[in-house]
Amino acid sequence: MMSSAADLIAQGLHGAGVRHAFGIPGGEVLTVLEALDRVGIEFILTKHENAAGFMAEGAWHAAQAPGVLVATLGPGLANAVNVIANALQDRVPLIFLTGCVDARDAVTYTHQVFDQTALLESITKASFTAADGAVDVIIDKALAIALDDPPGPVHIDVPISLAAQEQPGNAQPRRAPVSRGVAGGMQLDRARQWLRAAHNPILIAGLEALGHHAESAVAEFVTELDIPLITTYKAKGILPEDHPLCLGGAGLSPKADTILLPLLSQSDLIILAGYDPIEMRSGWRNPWPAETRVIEFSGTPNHHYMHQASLNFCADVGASLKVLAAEQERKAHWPGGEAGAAREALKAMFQAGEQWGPATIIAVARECAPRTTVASVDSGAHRILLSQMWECYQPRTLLQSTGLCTMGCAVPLAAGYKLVASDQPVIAFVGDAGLEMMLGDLATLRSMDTPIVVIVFVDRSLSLIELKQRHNGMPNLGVDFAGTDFVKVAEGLGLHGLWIDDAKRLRTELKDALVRRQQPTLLACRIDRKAYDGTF
Ligand SMILES: Cc1ncc(C[n+]2csc(CCOP(=O)(O)OP(=O)(O)O)c2C)c(N)n1
Repeated sequence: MMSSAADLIAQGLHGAGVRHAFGIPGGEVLTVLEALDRVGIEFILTKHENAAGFMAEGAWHAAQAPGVLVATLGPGLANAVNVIANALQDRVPLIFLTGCVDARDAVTYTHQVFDQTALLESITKASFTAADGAVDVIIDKALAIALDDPPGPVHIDVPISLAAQEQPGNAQPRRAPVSRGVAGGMQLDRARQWLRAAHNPILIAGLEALGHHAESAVAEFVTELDIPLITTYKAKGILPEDHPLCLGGAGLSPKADTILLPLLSQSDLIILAGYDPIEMRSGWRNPWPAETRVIEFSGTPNHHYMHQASLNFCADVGASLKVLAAEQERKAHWPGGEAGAAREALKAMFQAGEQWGPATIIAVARECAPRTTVASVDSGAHRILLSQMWECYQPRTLLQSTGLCTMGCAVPLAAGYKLVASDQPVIAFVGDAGLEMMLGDLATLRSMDTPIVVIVFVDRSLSLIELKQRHNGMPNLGVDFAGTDFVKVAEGLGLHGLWIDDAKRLRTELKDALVRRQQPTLLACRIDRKAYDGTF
């Protein structure tokens, strides 16, 4: 049977495990939509292309199949620029399908037409225009590029008339799976000697450890060899964060850095396992003394120069940790107790001290939410505090934008995850400005009937920016705003909405929302302006 170009794309995606696609159609992608439906890929309509991209990312975290975003040409594609940039910085394998006018029409027709590939060039790993006779190769290539280290977005423009045109189909050979190498040779011998000699070793794991499926290898390595673990925000939960070896997440908190960075200076061996510094603030530029022994396992060579290692292995993270650990004897590390003291100091630093405020909201939510809960968090002051306080017990259970750090990601990330993992409790934490930026997402929750809980920190301020402004001695400009009646908004959009002003009510309503009420719920937590002062 002959297949159209759109069919070949849909079949390729389905073969890669894709079961959902997200977006907003226009007349130019209708053939693609129909083809996706034919192979069993459900299309989810959103209110903004950006949100669709984040829902696709949420689905990717739950299903481990590449995300798919569908947008129409011109304005549809332009609306998605933010989430495509996010996919590049946050290492999300995202296939971005758009329509475009046929080349012969583009010569004389200008309405909504611009060079889409050029617009996306700096924020995609690759951008293809589907070509007659090569569509099967293009979709295979797009998936391979999107998933190869470091994962990222790949764009495919599908010319309108080609979408429906019959293709020879699947004549070309597919690319076979690529196996990553394992660390070896004299460098590995030296790394083993360094590990044997170390008294104060420490391991830093990042998001690439998840990409290499090295979660259990990292957890086994540190627990078997008694090595404390720091993770980036995206790698939180590789080891349950209530484990005594876990020093929690590092990334954006200057307060946490006052404990973690001095600890790195006391270490005599730092092991980097899939540690991609794209998540880190500037305090993590060359964060250890130049003479420290550092062994790095990473899927790609170091082109960022945020830090340097003494031994660089471009190799599979999990398999390499295993060969490094072979024949090592377990001995107790950190005889001076500095790592344990750092853990205690961090715990004390990020406690809910106040009667009611952001830290209490986070602490109460963590206490009420089951251990299996998946949370997402938006950008802003609330995110930095939450990323330090929120304990993760499994990897990929705190979703956020840590590379691009964009606002407007938390609700769609949570919704996409819940769509795939419907049994898991899911909470989205968001600032009031972030929620107002993407209010339409609430309507999508209603349409999809996705029973997640949205917790919004209502302080009528861009707190993170206001803090910086005040810290710099600058006047209060462009950061505070009048309040929204979020409960009425929630009700108007078909959600259950409640104002929350104290810990007791939060406890009751959150439990109710997670356990009993199978309906999307918005808990609008009113807090004071300037409530984040000194918290992170
Ligand atoms: C799309 C986008 N625009 C602007 C910013 C800059 N920015 C970072 S945090 C922030 C404030 C967000 O305010 P809110 O959502 O209320 O969260 P809060 O800081 O109050 O916790 C802004 C404007 C950004 N990261 N992303």
